[in-house]
Amino acid sequence: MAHTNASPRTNGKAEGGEFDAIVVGAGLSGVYLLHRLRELGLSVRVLEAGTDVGGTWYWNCYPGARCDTESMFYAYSWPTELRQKWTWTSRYPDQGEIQGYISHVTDEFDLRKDIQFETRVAGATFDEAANRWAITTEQGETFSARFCVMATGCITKPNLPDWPGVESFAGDTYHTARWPKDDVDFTGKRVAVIGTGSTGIQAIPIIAKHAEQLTVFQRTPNYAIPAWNGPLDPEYEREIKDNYDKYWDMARWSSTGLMYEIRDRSIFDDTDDVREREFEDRWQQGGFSFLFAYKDILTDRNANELVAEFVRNKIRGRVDDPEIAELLCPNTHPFASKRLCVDTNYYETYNRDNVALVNVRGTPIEEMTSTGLRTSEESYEFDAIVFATGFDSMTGALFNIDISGRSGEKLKEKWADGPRTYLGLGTAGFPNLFTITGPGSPSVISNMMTSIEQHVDWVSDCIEHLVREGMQTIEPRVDAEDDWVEHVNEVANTTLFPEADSWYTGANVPGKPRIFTPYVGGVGTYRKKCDEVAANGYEGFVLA
Ligand code: N01
Repeated sequence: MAHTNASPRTNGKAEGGEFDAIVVGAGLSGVYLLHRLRELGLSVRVLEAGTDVGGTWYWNCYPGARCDTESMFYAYSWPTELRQKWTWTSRYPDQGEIQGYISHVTDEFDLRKDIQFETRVAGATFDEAANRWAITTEQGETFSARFCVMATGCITKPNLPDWPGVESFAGDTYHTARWPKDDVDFTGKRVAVIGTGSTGIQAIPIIAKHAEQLTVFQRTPNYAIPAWNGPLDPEYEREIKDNYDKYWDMARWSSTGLMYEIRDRSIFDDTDDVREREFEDRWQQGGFSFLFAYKDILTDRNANELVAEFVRNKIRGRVDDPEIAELLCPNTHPFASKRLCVDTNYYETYNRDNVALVNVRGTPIEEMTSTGLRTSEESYEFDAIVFATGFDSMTGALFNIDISGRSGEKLKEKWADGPRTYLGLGTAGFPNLFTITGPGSPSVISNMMTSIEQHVDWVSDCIEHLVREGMQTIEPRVDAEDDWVEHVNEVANTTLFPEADSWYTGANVPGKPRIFTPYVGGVGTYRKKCDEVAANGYEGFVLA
């Protein structure tokens, strides 16, 4: 793994200080934001809990971690020389390679000196008299800044089941989003993996190769399309690099932030034969290309079912034991209404002698014991348990910080019934607080790279505008925020996304309000709206 040595904290002791801007998080967003804000001549400090840059990619270094967006689409567009120089090794980059890329950019632009590692932000309070944010850390520092940008990521806070007996288990436990940096050796061990989302589906085939016995606990089977990963085709790479601006522009104005578009064709316009050939073609292309085959896959239940059954039949063809195959066939939610998974040998892994599948949908895991796990039906013994149980996404990282706005209003209280933002960029009553890829923006439903760049550019331009115009604060108007929240819900309700109990809706975390938070109106449409808002003097915001 290409893992750059971390810079130490800036001075090793609690210090804090005054800055124009504090950025929380040194992932892909925080790194680019630092570059942009420094270019504006602002003093900036990035506060990062980890020991290195990378954010989501820093923490999620579990076996098999790999991006499900193709490498040529998963890079910044801004260092023009670098995008020509940088060469990805495979069609889908693995965690180590992405981590290496982010580190490289950080070093190339000498950004590390303004990033303070091993610093976890605990609170952010707006001081109305001074129009400044006071940002406190778990290490005891206090920073003061005019602007506070939460580049805290969408899938940051691990979701851990609250079963009794967690402490009593004598073996090793791991959450995939907190994987140790040192190698974990499962050789000769009886290992359990809980969870079959994108993470579990990537980790299970790798762990199966090393463990003596692997038992997978599945609550909901998922749809996975093969990645057909392999070395990056040099001709394809050349084509993209020679026409980078053209492709990147396509991505910016597309519906998903990728460099191709959903076909403007209904699934019902084709005969069964033609449709089957189209599905087969997409299957052979692999990955998300499947989603682009017909425009009604995610809006029409009957259209969706045709794809779903095609994928189920593929699963049946990949798994030897028909009973196991049926257990792996998703039937509780529409195709791709949970994040579509991209796999390498996932289903074939269940053909191995050392792999077992336990369906816990009707018979949930009830407790951890000193030797393993107990479901409502049976007890199991393990040497190690891996939690691939996902995240308290979208709001989890923000709620980990005690954020108070005007009149001491707490963000957590304001959002108790679900997040409320204007464009996913900010929330009324919290001046000069920006969120990158926040709830109500395309974020996780799009290519994150495209959406991150768009948000960072918008926020940087906005800050530049405020400074140039001598404005002290900006915050959304309540009516603009209300309208946006309503619009986000309206658009979501024209799709099948809200039907699934997914992390997109918060349904994966007990007690969380069930609301589909990403904006699915399209990356290009959203960009146009943000551009218009800025061009119209930040319409919908109050500038003071
Ligand atoms: O998390 P998930 P993830 N008992 O929430 C199960 C991105 N990502 O880490 O479906 C039993 O999808 C849960 O079951 P259920 C990507 O956006 C990207 O896998 O709730 N099981 C589910 O099976 C992705 O969508 C990449 O019934 C329990 C699993 O745990 C997002 O991260 C790679 C349980 C969690 O699945 C999150 O993926 C990896 C319980 N009590 C991830 N609690 C790439 O770019 C939870 N589960 C490749």
